[in-house]
Amino acid sequence: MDVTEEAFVRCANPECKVAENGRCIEGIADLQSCTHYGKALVIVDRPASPATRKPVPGVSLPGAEAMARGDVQLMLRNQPCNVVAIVGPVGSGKTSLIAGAFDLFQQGPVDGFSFAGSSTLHSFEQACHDTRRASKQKTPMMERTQTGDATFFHLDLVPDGCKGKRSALLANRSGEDYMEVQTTPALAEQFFELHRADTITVLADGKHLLDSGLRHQVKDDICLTLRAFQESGATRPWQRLAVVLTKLDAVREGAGKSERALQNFERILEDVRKQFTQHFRDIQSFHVAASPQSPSADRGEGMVELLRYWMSEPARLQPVSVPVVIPTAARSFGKLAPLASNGHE
Ligand SMILES: Nc1nc2c(ncn2[C@@H]2O[C@H](COP(=O)(O)OP(=O)(O)OP(=O)(O)O)[C@@H](O)[C@H]2O)c(=O)[nH]1
Ligand SMILES: [Mg+2]
Repeated sequence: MDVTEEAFVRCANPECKVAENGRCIEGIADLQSCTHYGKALVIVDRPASPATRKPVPGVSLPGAEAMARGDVQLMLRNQPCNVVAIVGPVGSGKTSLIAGAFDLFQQGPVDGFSFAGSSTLHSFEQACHDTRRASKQKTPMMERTQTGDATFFHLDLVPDGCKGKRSALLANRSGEDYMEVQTTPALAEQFFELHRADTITVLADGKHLLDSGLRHQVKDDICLTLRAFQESGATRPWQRLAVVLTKLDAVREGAGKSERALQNFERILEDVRKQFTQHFRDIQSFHVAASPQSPSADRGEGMVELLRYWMSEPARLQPVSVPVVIPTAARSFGKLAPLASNGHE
């Protein structure tokens, strides 16, 4: 774009920064087809101050954006929730996975769970809009998650045959923030979603596993990040760990490299089990295509199995089995095991 051309770029939408970065805020690739592009900026009058504003009849509705930590803490106090932290480098598919979980319920109940509401519908819809072809983009394009505090997406689900609902709180944070803990593990202490997560979900980018130059990085990112979480005390022994291969469609499209990519994923899984089995209640692996860009996988393939794992009874509510240690003292009294603590020491 030359200087003269740049001088004429304008948009009627005051939020759109197309003149600065060349990107339409609505994600439309063909700028000429945007109804606001090229038109004069629309100036909207500032709203009147509360003192001078006339009361408007009607009901004020609560927001429906992704939730911040404070709202999440209130929700955790008031209803049963399964918290899921989704961890992975930039572009590994974290936000697409969240959109994919919401998308599953567009067709009706899923695996014995019925959708019963959400207080973050706008954010879900926005994430889904980006991943759907209906957004008129040639390929689905996801807005990058901004660095900063994690935000939470909320789903209320009712299991078959139950009256009560169980909420899923899916945490979204930028990949940059998660990767920074590899060099500064102490940062993970401030990641609220990790302390409270019932399931920590780490992503292996399938596209990177196809690339011989990038596949070692995938393993390092997973193992070094988990190590940093564990060393900083951010994880809990009752947590479950899901290791997820994303972009399954791309892996299948990888012609001769597909098999190798899948084997690499299995090797990563073996390493994770070796290093972290004693730090988590359970470790399971999944293959998913949350937002496929080719017909090699169905949209949402593998997501039902992952959702089932996320929604399983939280292990934090299950009793911890303490191994019985028989004392090896020479005197008979010394061999008596201490009574289990009743909490009133
Ligand atoms: N081929 C393929 N691409 C996918 C799939 N899921 C996500 N992607 C693409 O991967 C890119 C990154 O996805 P995001 O969900 O934004 O990744 P992220 O981990 O949230 O990235 P950050 O927010 O930047 O940390 C986007 O262009 C998606 O369209 C999939 O199942 N298959
Ligand atoms: Mg994201």
